[in-house]
Amino acid sequence: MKKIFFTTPIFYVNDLPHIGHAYTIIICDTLAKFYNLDEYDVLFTTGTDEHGLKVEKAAKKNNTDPKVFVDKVSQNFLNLSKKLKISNTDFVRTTEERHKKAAKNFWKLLEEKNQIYLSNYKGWYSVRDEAFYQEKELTKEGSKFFTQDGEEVQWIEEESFFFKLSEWDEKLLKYFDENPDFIMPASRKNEVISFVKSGLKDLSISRTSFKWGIKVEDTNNHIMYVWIDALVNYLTSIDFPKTTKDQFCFWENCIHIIGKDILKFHAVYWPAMLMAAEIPLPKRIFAHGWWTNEGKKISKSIGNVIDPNAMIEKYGLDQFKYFLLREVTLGQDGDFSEHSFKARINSELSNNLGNLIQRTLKFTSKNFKNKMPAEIEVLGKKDLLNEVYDLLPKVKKHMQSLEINKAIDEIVAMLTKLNKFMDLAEPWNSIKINPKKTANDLSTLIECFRVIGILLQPFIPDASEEILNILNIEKNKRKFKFVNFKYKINKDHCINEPKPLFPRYD
Ligand code: ME8
Repeated sequence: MKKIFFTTPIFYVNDLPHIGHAYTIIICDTLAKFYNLDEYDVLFTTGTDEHGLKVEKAAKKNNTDPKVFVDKVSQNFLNLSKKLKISNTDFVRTTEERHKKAAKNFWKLLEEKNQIYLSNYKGWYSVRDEAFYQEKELTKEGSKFFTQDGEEVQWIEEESFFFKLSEWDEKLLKYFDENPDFIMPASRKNEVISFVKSGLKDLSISRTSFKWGIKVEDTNNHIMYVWIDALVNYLTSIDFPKTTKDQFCFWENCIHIIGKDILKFHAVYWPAMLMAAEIPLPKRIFAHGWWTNEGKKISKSIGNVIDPNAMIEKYGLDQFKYFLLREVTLGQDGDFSEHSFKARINSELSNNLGNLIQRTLKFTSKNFKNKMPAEIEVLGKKDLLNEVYDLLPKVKKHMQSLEINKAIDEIVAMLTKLNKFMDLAEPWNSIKINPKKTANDLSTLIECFRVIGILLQPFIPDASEEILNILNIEKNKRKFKFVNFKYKINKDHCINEPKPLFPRYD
C-alpha cells in the first residue's frame, strides 16, 4: 500500500482553539480522508505545544501550576478534534514522556554531529511568537521595538546553546532548487529563498530564564528552545529515535500543513536541523493563508474570535468545513463573514446538491416505488455518466496539487449540469407521455448521485454518508475504486426514503 503522512502544527495551549486552528485541522483531515478512500495507508497527526515562556506565563496568569494548566487547555484542542470528527492517527502532546525522549535524542544527535555550541545570546525576543528577531526586522517607537504584527519584543541576554544554522544556507538553497515543490505555494517559497539568501545566523536553542520546558541533559538550568521541542513532535509520532524503515516510508511522503506565520520555522530551521542530524526531510511544507473576520484580524483583544464549536452548533459540521475549504484557494488569505457563509451554503449545498437529490428521489419514490427505475447504459464520451466517472481523475489531480477548492469546483460544476439535465428532462411531464424515458433519466441521475456521494466524502463526510445511506450503497463499496460503471446501481435496487440534507438560511 502506498503511504502518506499529514501533519498540522501543534497548537499553543495558552488559549482556546479558534477558527484558524480548525482550518488547518480540517485541511489535513480532508486530505487524510481523501487518500484513505484512494487506498493509501495514511498517518495524520495533530497535537498541542505545551512548553515555553508563553504557556508558563498563561498558567501564571490563571494562578495554576503549568502542568495542571496544560492538561486542561490541551483538552480543549482534543475536544475540538472530536467535534470536527477528524481521522487523526495520533495526538501529540509535548509534555508526554515519549516526546521528551524524542526531543532529547534529537538534541543528542545534533550534538554528536558537532552542530551545537555554548555561548551567550543577546537580542530581541517575542514571547507571543516564541521567536528571536534581528533589529532590522523590527520597528522602533521611542525606546521600544515591535514586530511587524505590532507585538512588543523584549531584550534578553543570557547563556545559551546555539545551533550552527549559518552553516546550512547553501545546502538549503540547493535543496530548494533541486526540490521545487518542497515549499508551497511558490510565492511563499520565494519568501523563504530570499530570507535564506539574506544570510542565516546561528540559532539560540536554549533558555535559562524560565523552567517550563524540556531540560537539556547534563546542564543545570538550560531549557530547550520551545521551537526545537515543538518541531520534533513530527518525529515523536513515528517513534523517533526508534523509527522503523516502514515508518520512514511515511516520513518521506510527509506533508506539513501549516499557517504562513510559521513558515520560517518549518522551511528553514527544521530542514536545516534535519540535514544536520542526517535525518531525511519530509516531502513538502505547505503554508496556507490567514483568516480574518469580516475584514478584521482575528484577535482576542478585539473580541472577534470565531469559536469553531459555536459555528458547528449553529450551522453544522459539514457546512462549516465546506465553507472553509471552498471559499479560498489553499495558500491565499480568506475572510469569514456570515453573509458569504450563508450564501455559499444556500447556493451550493442546499440548492445545487441537497435540493436536487431530494426532488429526484422524492419523484422516484412516488412513481417507481423507491426502486432504481431502469438499467443504465453509458452511451458516448459526452454522456453524463461518462462525465461523472471522469470526475475522479480530475478531482485526484487537483488534490495531488493541494488545490482543494478546484477539486470541489469540479463536483459543483457537475451538480450544476445535473440540475440542468433534470430541468430539461422534466420527469413530471415526461412520465405522462414517455415513462421509459423518465425511468432512464432518473436512473442516470441516481447513478450520478452515487458517484458524487463517494467523491464528496472527504469534504462533507456526514452528508455524503447520508446520501450513500439513502441510496443504500453497501459500506464496503464506498471507496474511490467503486467510481466505475462496473459498480453501477442496478435496476430494482432499493432506495431509501430521501431526507432533507441541508436547511436553507435566510
Ligand atoms: O505557532 N488563520 O501554534 P499556534 C489561519 N505552537 N490559520 C490560523 C489562524 C488564522 N487566523 N490563526 C492560527 C504555533 N492559525 C506553534 C506551532 S508546530 C511545530 C508549532 C493556525 O497555536 C495556523 O495553522 O500559534 C497557524 O500556523 C497555527 O494555527 C498557529 O498555531
